[in-house]
Amino acid sequence: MKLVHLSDLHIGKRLNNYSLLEDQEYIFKQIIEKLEEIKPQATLIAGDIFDRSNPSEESTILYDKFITGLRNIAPVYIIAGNHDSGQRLELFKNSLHQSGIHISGKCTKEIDKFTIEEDGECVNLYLVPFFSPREISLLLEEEFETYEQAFIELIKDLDIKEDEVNILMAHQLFVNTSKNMDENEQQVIEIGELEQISIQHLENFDYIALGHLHNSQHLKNTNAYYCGTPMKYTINDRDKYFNVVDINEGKVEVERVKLEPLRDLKVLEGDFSDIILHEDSDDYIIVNLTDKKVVDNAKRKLQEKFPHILQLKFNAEVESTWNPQMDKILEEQPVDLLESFYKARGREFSLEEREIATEMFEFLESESNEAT
Ligand SMILES: [Mn+2]
Repeated sequence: MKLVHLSDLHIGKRLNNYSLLEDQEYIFKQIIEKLEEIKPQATLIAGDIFDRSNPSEESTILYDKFITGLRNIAPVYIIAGNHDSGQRLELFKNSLHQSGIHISGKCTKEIDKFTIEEDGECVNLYLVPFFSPREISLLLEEEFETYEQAFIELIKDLDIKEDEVNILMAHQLFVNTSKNMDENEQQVIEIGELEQISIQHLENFDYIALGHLHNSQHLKNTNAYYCGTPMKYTINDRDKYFNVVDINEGKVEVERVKLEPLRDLKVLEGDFSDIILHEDSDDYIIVNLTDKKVVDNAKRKLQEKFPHILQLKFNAEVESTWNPQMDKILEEQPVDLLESFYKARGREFSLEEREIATEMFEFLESESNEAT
């Protein structure tokens, strides 16, 4: 039996001013094509389906299309991540469940459990959507301060039979607290000390399908895997994969399948004269110019070569940093910017609010005029 593990889709994510929907649609199509060959018995998506809790219309259309495509291949199991609204994700939970799309958006006292059967092979799947300690405190009417305390309490009544294959899906910062960790894992511990949960609590599981960390990684000497995002979302992102979990007579093997993006995301650093010799590229590019002198029209020339330039950094002694939104922003009135900021977050900006904000900006402007 084969299961596919995906996570952190972040549908609707933007990079600076660029919408990534076209890139996301491309990578989803690639995943569907690969799954048509792999023929899994189920697809698991470990949270952060959307980039925002109130996704745009376009994002929900793409979500619909992708999940329908996945469901045409095999049943789909989804949990909410910290970026999702668990409540919204769970809309029509029961009806969707009947159609083979199983969504766990909010933690309940009893953990959602499913059984997947195929050719005499049987797998128990447990779904734990993202939670905060506060949420679990309210749910269980007991005070939890850390993610780890809450998690231990949440899973303590699970009746795990060791002679069966058990898989858990979660979206949290799990860490390997044993001594033989590699550098990546040690970094993780430094960043999220308050949020971390020791993976040692999950020793009984045969595969742990995780979401939250964006680079593909296996927590050493455990059965826990982060499969990472399907495409690069930051400059620190490495190559992208999804995991295929092969279960054969109770034995679990994991294989990574590499994904090729429509556009890569990368940094180019050097003197203008070298960078301008690069081939034209549609990738998302950050350019760090090292020139000691001002380069005339650097911005325009590089934009012609790299239409998806994200940022152009000049040598600190020469000029300040530029990104493509900056020109537009400088032309606009502050109150209009505030309005688009609100609207981008799906919130209305009433006439009354507009008046108050206009007054405030006028006041600030008069203050700064007096000061200069
Ligand atoms: Mn994420």
